[in-house]
Amino acid sequence: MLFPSARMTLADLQAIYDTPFFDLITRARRAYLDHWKENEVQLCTLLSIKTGGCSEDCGYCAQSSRYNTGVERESLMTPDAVEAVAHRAKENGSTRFCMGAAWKGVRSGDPRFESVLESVRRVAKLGMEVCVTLGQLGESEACQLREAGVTAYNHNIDTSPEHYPEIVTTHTFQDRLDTIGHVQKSGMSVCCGGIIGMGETERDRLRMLEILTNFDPPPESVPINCLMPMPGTPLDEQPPVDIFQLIRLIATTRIALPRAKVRLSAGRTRLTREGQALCFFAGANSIFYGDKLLTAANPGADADRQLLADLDLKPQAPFQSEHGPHEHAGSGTAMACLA
Ligand code: SAM
Ligand code: DTB
Ligand code: SF4
Repeated sequence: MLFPSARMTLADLQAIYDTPFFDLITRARRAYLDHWKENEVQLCTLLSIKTGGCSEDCGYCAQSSRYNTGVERESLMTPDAVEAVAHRAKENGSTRFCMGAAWKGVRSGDPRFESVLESVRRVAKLGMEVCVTLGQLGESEACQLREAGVTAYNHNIDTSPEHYPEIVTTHTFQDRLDTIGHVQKSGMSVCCGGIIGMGETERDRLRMLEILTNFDPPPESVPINCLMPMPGTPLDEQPPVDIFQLIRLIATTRIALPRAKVRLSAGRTRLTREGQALCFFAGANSIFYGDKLLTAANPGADADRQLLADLDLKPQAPFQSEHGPHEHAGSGTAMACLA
């Protein structure tokens, strides 16, 4: 289902962000209640299907081969192994399965890409939402992923275009936008957000959001990651993000993109339960669930089950948007993929 883009200017977003704190979170809560079934949180499991040894120099990433981070390289997991993990994730209550690969990008015809397509088909058969994050891709790769059953492609813009060259030099912000364009053309949903805590300014955070509100169609989900400083990376000494700045950004995202899932992503191990509760109040309605992200730690499933129970939050069923179920993006064939 397509909605017109919700374009906002930097000035619009700054005005929202600067609203007195309690007015801001009240407005964000109202935007959430207007668009979503009350008190549901999407549980997503992440799996690194190919770990480490990446050619890119993203300054936050433990998987870049440029830095000595202690992350062991692991080759691509087989579809059988991926399916087994997805099956367990489903049994534990996850409804979305996100597979990440430490690659600059993927190419049709490469046997490793064929193997990922098979993994996608296997996970889709389990009835879970399927998300992949494989780096850069072109139109034909996007169409193949969609046909295999991918619900959403995760490709973050990560920060503002102005701050991006301070963080990554081996590809450009425009390269990220080009991949997102190919994903949109294929009819797959876009999962796109960023990281805060990388030395950026408040303006950079809101510029990132401005760009997301200009996507057409708007992103289906927006992951907001707090930097997890990874030893050996150039950003390993960045101070933690202020909790109220995080909550303000989540609330502003909820108001600006009311139909998107707003995912409270990396960095929850450094947030208190009370801080996370305020993030949910301000409009976050999705988390990564399970004790590991790609290489870094995440609160364990037991802790999260307890947190959700204490807040009377229920796990969301798969394929929900706004008030109810929707057909997932992988069904049918986009015009752009017919050629
Ligand atoms: N290689 C692919 C790419 O760059 O899109 C997919 C994997 S990459 C690890 C996916 C996203 O994870 C990044 O865009 C970034 O937003 C997030 N991420 C990676 N390392 C992180 C860290 N140390 N702290 C917070 N978020 C991180
Ligand atoms: C996203 O925005 N966050 C996830 C997912 N998309 C792929 C990744 C977080 C990675 C955290 C660092 C790590 O595990 O190495
Ligand atoms: Fe590679 Fe992605 Fe990590 Fe950048 S973020 S180094 S592209 S795995």
